[in-house]
Amino acid sequence: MTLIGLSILLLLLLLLQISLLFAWQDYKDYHVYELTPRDANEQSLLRQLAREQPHWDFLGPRRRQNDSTVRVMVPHEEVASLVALFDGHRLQHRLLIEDLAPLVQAQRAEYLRRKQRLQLPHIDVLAAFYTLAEINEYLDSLPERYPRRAQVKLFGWSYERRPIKVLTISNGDGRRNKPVILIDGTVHAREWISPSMALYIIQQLLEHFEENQELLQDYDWVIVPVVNADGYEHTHSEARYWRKTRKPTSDPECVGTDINRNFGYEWGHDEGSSSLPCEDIYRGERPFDQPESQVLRDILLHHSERLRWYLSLHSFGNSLLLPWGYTNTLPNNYDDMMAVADAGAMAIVHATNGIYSYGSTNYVLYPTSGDTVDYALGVANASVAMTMELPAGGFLGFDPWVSHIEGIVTESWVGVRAMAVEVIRRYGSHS
Ligand code: 0X9
Ligand code: ZN
Repeated sequence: MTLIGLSILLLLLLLLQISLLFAWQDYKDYHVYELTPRDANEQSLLRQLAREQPHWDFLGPRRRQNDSTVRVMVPHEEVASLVALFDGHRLQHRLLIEDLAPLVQAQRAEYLRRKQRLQLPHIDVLAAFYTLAEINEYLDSLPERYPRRAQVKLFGWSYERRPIKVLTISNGDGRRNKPVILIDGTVHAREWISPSMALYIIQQLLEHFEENQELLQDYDWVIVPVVNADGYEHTHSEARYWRKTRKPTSDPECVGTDINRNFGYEWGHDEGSSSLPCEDIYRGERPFDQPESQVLRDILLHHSERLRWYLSLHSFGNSLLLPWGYTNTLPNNYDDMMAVADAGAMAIVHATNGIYSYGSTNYVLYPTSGDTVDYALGVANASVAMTMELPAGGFLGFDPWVSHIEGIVTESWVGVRAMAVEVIRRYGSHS
């Protein structure tokens, strides 16, 4: 190549890099405040404000306990009214971040830089976050690399027609219809450590097969790294802190439904979901009116005859959340599920001193209705159904730095592995 050709190429690469950074215009002058409600009154006041102010983003975990801290992210033009309202109610608050944009840009620059050495379809889970296209390319390469042990199936499409892929991992012994451990990630778009964790689990089971053979002896693992395909793409291209789907709602101002409030088991309770399209926990007009929820429902039902453990990966909160979300009564098999959660939490504490809380969602966190875990237990016949809220990282909890990935996923794998061993011990090898 001539010198001029080379310079033009370099210039183009530079322009591409700049345009990628500038495609990301959100969060300029967004402020983030932190509040710690002092009693139950302040707690419910905050909940009320979160309902009344859909443009203020109250970020989890909003727990039942009074002592938990809440962060709220607001655009610049809302700052004055937020401060006035908090002051008026004597809610103590402190400014944590004055302009979110450079922080988000710095994180984006970090992972784009790390990805430059990437040779698709190979990916290094610990070295970067990956887009949907990259994850799908990786998944599609697995059956060729592991013809006897990996199978990829397209289960359906998102609203914007992105593929939702499912990987089944077996030990290749040809035995059919083994009981199943089903794991999903990225029901919520901004929880980026969740697809990383799903990919890490895949690598443990495929690339580190020798060490993990016992987990595949009598069980197949079914893994869906990205459920909310459109939302996840949107967090890469437009808005890092997007949670919901991308299907328009009845309100022209507000897009998206929370997949984790859209499932058709005890759907629609006002405690635990919202009928307002602008809210982050908007449940949709009807159960399963989101294509992505339909796809995940179909995946669950397809395996329901042999579904021993359904694990939904979320962030953040260091917790293992069991059904029910919709009521404070406990399911019949609660003690069994608690024993599995206990095995996970104990393994983690021994390995890293990491502390997990565990128990019924309704007690440990807050009421939820229409979520995937309640559906898995209530309809899809799962023996154990669980949400794993992975550890927080970064500025708002959902945005760990690339350098945090390794610590989080290796610790969490210790827990997932120990829980799988416990599930297999309890529920045996027959489906
Ligand atoms: O609220 C949610 O959807 C989940 N928390 S998050 O911060 N990732 O949004 C928790 C759902 C837990 N529900 C059940 N385990 N039933
Ligand atoms: Zn979530």
